[in-house]
Amino acid sequence: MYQLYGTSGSGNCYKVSLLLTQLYLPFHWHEVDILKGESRSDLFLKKSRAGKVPILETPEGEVLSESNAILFYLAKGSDFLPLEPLQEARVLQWLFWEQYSHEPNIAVARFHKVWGDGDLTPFADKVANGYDALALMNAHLADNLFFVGNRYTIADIGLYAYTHVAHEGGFDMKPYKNVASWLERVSRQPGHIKMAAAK
Ligand SMILES: N[C@@H](CCC(=O)N[C@@H](CS)C(=O)NCC(=O)O)C(=O)O
Repeated sequence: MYQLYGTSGSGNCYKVSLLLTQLYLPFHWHEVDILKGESRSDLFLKKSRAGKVPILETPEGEVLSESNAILFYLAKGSDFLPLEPLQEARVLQWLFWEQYSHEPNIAVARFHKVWGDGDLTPFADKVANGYDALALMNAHLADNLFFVGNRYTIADIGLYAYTHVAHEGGFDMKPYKNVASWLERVSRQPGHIKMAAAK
């Protein structure tokens, strides 16, 4: 069985549990309290030197980190990843974009809003870049039902993880109507699960 080490409330961890569930792959969730430094314990660092969740341990005992690399690994050969090379590369294009231009802004603003003192003044650049990311997604979704090939792929899973909770980071989602419709479409996919609330 797959072993998933993750933190409830983390979008990076949620995206992996969502895909495992939609692939009907049984897994065991190991809760890691990152606020107590559990991802930096000797035991955890032995599994992954980066000291970050999520990590996935395969039934063969191999360990994989980086949420979007895990999505890619699990989705290979399934309906969640196109076979055609250009389409596959477009999925990667969105997943890399998520980690560089979306998550570091929206997830970080949300972290400081929810788990910090709530004052985002020192994070104005994160907020501005987060709005830029939402605007770009909204523009793409004006002509597309999903991010790649008009079908649900791991590009959608990767982007859904922190977009659907962006409001918790103080982002006003009202102007992003196409994003709202896409969030709704993603939440209606077979086997969809909600993100577990932070413990
Ligand atoms: N690029 C990584 C980011 C992983 C990451 O930043 N994880 C956070 C939780 S969302 C974490 O483990 N933080 C605890 C720490 O850095 O000690 C991924 O996509 O998996």
